[in-house]
Amino acid sequence: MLSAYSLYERKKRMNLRNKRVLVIGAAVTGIPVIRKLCEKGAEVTLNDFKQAEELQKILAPVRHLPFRFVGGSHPEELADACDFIVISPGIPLSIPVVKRAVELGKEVLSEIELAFRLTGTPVAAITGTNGKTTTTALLGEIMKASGRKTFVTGNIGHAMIAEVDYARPEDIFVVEVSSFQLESTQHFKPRVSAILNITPDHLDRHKTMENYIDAKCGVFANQDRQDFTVLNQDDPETARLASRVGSQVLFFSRKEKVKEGAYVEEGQVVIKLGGKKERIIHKDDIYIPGNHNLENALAASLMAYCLGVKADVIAQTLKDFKGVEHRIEFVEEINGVIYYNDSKGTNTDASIKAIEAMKRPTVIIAGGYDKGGEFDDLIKAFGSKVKHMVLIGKTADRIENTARLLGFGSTHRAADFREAVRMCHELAEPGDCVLLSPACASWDMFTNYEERGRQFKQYVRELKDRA
Ligand code: UMA
Repeated sequence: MLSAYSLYERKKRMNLRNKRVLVIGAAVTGIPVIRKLCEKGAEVTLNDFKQAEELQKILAPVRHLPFRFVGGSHPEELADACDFIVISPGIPLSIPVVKRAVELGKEVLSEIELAFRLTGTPVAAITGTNGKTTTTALLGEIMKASGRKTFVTGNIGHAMIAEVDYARPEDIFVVEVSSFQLESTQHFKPRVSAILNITPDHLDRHKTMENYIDAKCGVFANQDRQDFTVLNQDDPETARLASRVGSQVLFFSRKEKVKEGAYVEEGQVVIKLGGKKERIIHKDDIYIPGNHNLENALAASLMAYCLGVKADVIAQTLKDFKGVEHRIEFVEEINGVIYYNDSKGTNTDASIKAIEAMKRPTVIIAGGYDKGGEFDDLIKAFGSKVKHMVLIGKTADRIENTARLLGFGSTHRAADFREAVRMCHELAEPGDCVLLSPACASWDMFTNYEERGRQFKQYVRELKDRA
């Protein structure tokens, strides 16, 4: 149960009437934030480096609200005229207006921090480099199946703040949280948190692995002995964070037994907690495929168990849950070739997992926005499975050079995304599969990975119609 203290404190802290709030970023995060702030009587300034004309469509539903819009840049002086800032996750904290606000001693909050301060509903929060979206969606389904009203929000594409007025204390928020969002949290305190794994990602923003890991640790930073932190025992980088945790640490592992937590024993998923051991399901009965999904299932099951969900409810959901869009998503079979959309493969590690999950010879589409990571491990993971690689985006040169150095010769450059899909269609033979798993973010060619995934599916379906 949530303590009376935290409910009272959060509500007390956040009296927004007449507060001057600077909201930076006018998209999926910024719009519900200004809606909520205006509703609570704050004086809101919305700032975006795009001009109002470029944001017409997104601003249309909030035009009637009493906020000021400043577009085209991030003027530093905006920091002087506000009490605190709410910043969208994609915007770096290094921009001058934010630095100035920090110098002036003003708070810079992420949307999840603001949402947390405005709700009395407990939170289950999931972070990690990969698997967050699947684990969040899966835990959301388990919680719903248990009969509890559940709000699935966060980095998954739906801001938490949009739901704070609908959630009651007996409900639950299941929130996917990114390192960007965690960077500006102060009091965020989930009832149960999880870190699934940590491998290099977003280093263009965080600069060092240490900073990236520190940001991730924000998910458990305020938890206490009444809370749970779930960590991946098989991932050394994650497991060693246990020493920094102040709550009850539980592990999950698909490789070995754990002292307290979830693991696989003779093919059965088992949860051991407080001296009690319970069998949940045989791992082969979990619908979503691959070792990485077994890890996601272990984490989601353990989190649900901590939240009081019964083993049979967890088991049934693991049997039924079909996975999420853009994550190794089956698209079509055309002339004996299967097409998979893994647009959510936005870093090397995610794409390696997708390659591992492929059961056929593979033609891969890779490349995109340059986050500064290396591609050696990606090429090494090809083994004899990946036959051809079609390259797109800003990182095409770097990936091609790495492939050459490592002796992988069959690389092909596409002029645009449509051509990339067509090239795959020509290169693939019956019995093969085509995998869109770029190992890079999409931001050089698309608004987001969802748009990239949807375009891929559209081009594949056009090929199918012609076939
Ligand atoms: N903008 C500026 N200045 C800048 C950069 C951007 O004003 O320097 C403006 C843009 O013009 C745009 C707005 O900021 O109007 C975009 O803000 P944003 O990039 O934070 O994107 P949102 O639409 O608010 O979506 C964000 C998350 N995006 C990022 O973290 C990049 C979404 O995660 C998330 O679903 C959403 O909030 C709701 O929580 C996406 C993502 O790619 C899926 N996340 C990364 C990942 O998973 O790897 C972290």
